[in-house]
Amino acid sequence: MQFTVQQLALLASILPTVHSHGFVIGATVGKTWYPGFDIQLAYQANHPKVYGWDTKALDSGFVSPDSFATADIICHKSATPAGLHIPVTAGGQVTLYWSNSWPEGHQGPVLDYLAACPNNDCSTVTKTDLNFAKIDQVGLVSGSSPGYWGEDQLAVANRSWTVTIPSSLAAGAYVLRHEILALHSARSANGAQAYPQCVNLMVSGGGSATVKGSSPETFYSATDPGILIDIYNNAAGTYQIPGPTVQAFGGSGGSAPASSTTLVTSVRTTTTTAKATTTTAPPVTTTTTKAATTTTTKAATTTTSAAGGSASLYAQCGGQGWTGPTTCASGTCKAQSQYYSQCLP
Ligand SMILES: [Cu+2]
Repeated sequence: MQFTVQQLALLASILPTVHSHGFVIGATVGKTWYPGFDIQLAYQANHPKVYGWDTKALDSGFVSPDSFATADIICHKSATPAGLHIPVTAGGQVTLYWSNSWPEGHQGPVLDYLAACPNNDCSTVTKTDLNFAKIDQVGLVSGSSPGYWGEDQLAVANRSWTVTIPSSLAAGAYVLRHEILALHSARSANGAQAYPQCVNLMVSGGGSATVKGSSPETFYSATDPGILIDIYNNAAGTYQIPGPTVQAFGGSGGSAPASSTTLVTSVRTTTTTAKATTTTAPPVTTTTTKAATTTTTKAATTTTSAAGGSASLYAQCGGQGWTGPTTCASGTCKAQSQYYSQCLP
């Protein structure tokens, strides 16, 4: 049986799109790179210790709302603690980098949580004992249906996200739980997608503030207004970020707290400015029409990934099976593993 071009195009359009999603490949503090849990490590027996928690999310996939009350929501599927801790000073910043596979069109909020580990060691912690406080969140930043989201900010910053550690936080070992909630399918029940990623931190300096949290198993429910939502049919341009309220820390350095019960239309203006210095993408200005938003985002993405046929800073530049650019527009291409090389300063 022969198909016409038109029939093949129709067939392609109705088949489900198969694409991988992503994970945090590592983080920087200053100019130092700390490798995360690259899922390729799952195929190595006794892989080297890294700073990101092991997961069994080997499809780079997500946790569904029907699993939000299970331990998988804590640090992703069947997660186990990372062996190493990223050293950072209280008041300092940790920048997390998602894999190049993170796709477009997965809009939603980005959230960050901290939990203290007993005995200054997160490498042997029991994850269900961890109590996480929310320290930072960005939901719907501007616009509507769908508008411009925290995930859009992450995407245009070379899929990176900078977290400021509260300056008053007591020194010690912490798990940083960083999460994207993708809402592109959230109009149907069980359609939201949670991508939690954990790294260990060893915080120095600081003050006496402690985190007051709870288990992520209690954070979200499938019918929360910020979980079951049609973001493409949201003319009001309002969004209620799910989960607990942001803990307020004394002193400077924390991000602007935004209550989860507030209808957030613009948050984190102070750190947005800071982010702009770490990204090669042009600053995205507030736009008033859907078309303008789309154009801006696409242009920024193209600029960061394909400028001059070489990889931008922190982007992938090699590894087994890699077919993209192998030279760096900025930095030097260094192998992180057999499967992943990256442009580093
Ligand atoms: Cu997807």
